[in-house]
Amino acid sequence: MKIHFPASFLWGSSISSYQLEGDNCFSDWFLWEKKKRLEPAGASTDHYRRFREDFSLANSLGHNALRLSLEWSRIVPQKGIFSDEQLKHYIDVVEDLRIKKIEPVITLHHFTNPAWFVQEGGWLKPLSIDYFLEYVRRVLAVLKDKCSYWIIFNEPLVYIYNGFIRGIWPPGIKSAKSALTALKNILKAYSLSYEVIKASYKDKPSYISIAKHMRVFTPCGYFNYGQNNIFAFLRSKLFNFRIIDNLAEKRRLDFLGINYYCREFVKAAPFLGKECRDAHHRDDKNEIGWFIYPQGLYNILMRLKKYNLPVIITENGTPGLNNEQYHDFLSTHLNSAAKALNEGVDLRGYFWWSLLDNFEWDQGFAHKFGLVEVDFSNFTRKVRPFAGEYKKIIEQNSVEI
Ligand code: IFM
Repeated sequence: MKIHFPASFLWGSSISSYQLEGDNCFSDWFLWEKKKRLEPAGASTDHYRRFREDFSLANSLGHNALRLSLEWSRIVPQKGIFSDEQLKHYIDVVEDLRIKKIEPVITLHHFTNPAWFVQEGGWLKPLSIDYFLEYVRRVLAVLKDKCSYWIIFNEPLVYIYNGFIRGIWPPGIKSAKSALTALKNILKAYSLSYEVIKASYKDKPSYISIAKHMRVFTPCGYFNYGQNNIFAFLRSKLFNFRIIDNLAEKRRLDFLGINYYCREFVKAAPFLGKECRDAHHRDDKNEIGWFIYPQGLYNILMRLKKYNLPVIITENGTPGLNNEQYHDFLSTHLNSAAKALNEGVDLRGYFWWSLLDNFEWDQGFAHKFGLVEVDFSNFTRKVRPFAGEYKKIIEQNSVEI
């Protein structure tokens, strides 16, 4: 059966500033890489200077939308100093997208912070909210007439988990108490930013959300299934739904932005259970070791129906070893999305992660998620074959299920 996507469906891919732009030397990640001797992002894809070329590629791949983030640390490199030059850069970026008939979906915070902000105590301090709001106001002043879609925070719980519990990302803290404090401030910053953005649009439409990382939590079927099941339920409730429940209740979501990649097997352990990576799970994995589970996208989308909100898949993708792996991932996940659409989910967009190969945080450049391959020695770009298949789907605006 052929499933047609809505005529106004947003088709595109996602990128983020620190991962692609290059040379973001005022960011907390820049200092972190040095401190931890990680592979540095360095010039990355040099997207900062090559954005026009990259948007032409997106255009040639049929995109009518692109999700990108602004680098807060470029716009506010020092405390109290706002850079008109960098604001102008992002105006140029958005105008170029508009010229190419690509709808910009703007992320305001995608894991990175200005270094000065972290030195001031970052998200642990109540003042963080004021600093963030001031940045949001400055951005709105120049971009509100050019953009309608806003993602205020990307994957807040992933950021909190890696930065404040595991301590493998900046600020490198391992404390549940700090994690809760930072989360509380981030959620407050979210709600106030939502109000500021909404108010500035007055009667004009604006669509505001977060990009929420969602996982399917499957109880490990080996030993203690009953207990594992309880922990899988708990993890799903807290990780997947707690924030969404909270923001939906406060009417602070205009749509649901969902990042979906994989499932996790769960086994019982204090306090919230733990991920089971034992060899007995023979299910499909990608090269990073993520369990690929296309059916999970359908399951999650169906569970979102109860919110009665439009849904946009703001990220979905995988690194691949060959074109077949990329192709299979894309087609099976789009199949799941189409099935959910057919069963009443108000799906409005799909964004592949990512347009180009890029810097994957603590994993460096090892994993290639791009529709477009990048040779990091000379920045040349080469379209991967599966991107052509994606383009055909976009042109047909339909998939066979
Ligand atoms: O690269 C990341 C991105 O920054 C956030 N979502 C998941 C992607 C793949 O790990």
